[in-house]
Amino acid sequence: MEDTIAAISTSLGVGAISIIRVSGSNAIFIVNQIFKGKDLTKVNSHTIHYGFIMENDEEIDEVLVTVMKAPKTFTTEDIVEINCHGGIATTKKILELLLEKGCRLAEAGEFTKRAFLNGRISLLEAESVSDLIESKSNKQRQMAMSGISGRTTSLVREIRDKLLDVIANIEVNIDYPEYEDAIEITHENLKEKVEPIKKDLELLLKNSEVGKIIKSGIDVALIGRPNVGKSSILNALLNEEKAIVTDISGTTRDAIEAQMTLNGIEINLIDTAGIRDTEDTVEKIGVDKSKKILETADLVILVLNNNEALTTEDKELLEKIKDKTHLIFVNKTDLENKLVLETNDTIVTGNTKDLDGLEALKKKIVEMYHLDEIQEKDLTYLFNVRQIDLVKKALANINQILNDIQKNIPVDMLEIHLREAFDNLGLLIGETYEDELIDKLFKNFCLGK
Ligand SMILES: Nc1nc2c(ncn2[C@@H]2O[C@H](COP(=O)(O)OP(=O)(O)OP(=O)(O)O)[C@@H](O)[C@H]2O)c(=O)[nH]1
Ligand SMILES: [Mg+2]
Repeated sequence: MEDTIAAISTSLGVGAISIIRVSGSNAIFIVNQIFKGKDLTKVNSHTIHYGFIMENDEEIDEVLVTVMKAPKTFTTEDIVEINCHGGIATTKKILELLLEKGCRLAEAGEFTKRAFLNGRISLLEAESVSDLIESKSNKQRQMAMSGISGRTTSLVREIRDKLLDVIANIEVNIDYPEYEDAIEITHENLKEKVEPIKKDLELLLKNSEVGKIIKSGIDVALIGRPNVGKSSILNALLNEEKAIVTDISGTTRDAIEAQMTLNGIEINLIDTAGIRDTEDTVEKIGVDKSKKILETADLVILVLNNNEALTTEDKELLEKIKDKTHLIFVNKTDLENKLVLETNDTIVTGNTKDLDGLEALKKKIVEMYHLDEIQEKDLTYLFNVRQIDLVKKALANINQILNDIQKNIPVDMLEIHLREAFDNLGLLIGETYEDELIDKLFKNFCLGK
């Protein structure tokens, strides 16, 4: 029999109320020992009761206690939730009393782990719970919810079923060649069956890229040599004097980050130190940092000065951003045009004096990432690296099959790749799993969830 676990489910701090959750076969019995009010062992399931938490004769707190009996609970075990007043001292005191009476302190994520191990939710759903806890924006919450409702899980299950069909068919062909009802799998019909699976996986991946954007936003870096107006652009976009602007080259020494939203998506703007060769120790550190940010940002906006001819530094930067997702903002169009630019890159022009071109810049970002379409889209996404990686692996398995078909490799030798794809997707929803992985995943959860 599993032991009974307890933990504070709300974040510790000063809030109006805190919730302490207890799960396990002794949950009701244990809470009843420290509760003054109704006899909780005699109440109906899914009911709430007013009373006091007692330490001997002393009233510790006035509480509301929710009793939920197995199996229709989150963990499928008996669960009692104590709503107490939010002070740290009181909440901890109640938890201590529960531990004294025989509960064990829950490990991080243990409630969700139990829900998973008891078959209440799939692994994917379990991960969504963790994402839900962490979700910042409304859209993130919606996305995490779509995981919990199991939409993504059922999509993955459908793909696995298709794979299983083909695997089974090949098995029959091999093991029972005399069985005439089974269609013989040839290269042609294997290709026909596998291609739609490939499409499904590709779509899931494409959507997941969007999922990543919803969850983490887009890191947009303003890059360029000194004095071209990067900090001015940051301020104009934010409509706030966030970064210091002067006509002295090398004003910005350290990267400055600020957030704005475009179509509900978080844009993490990073203003950087102007890149140039310098002997100044502090500035040099800033420049190195800018170069790193250039590499790691999702989108690089290279800022050029309309009022100056292209410099060697500009040319070097143009070269550097080539393999990155990027666009060019030609600033200071209020001044005379001296810049000649020959490039196929996306260019937006404007200036921060008349606030020209800044809306166009935002619009370009929206276009590049299709941010305007995200709202209406069906929110079937995967959005953590482990999940996306498994889909990529499954896709690689499928591509391997298509390649091998071209090379005329016999069908029965391709079955292994189908199985690999099947297993990879199984890992995704936790239908084939390794204990270590499970432990690791749940440990990443907050205590009490
Ligand atoms: N005429 C004109 N001046 C601008 C414009 N944008 C910025 N400036 C001026 O250019 C100078 C440099 O602007 P910053 O925003 O500090 O430039 P920066 O690229 O951040 O420079 P560093 O921090 O040194 O790398 C300031 O004097 C700004 O007022 C513009 O669109 N037109
Ligand atoms: Mg600056």
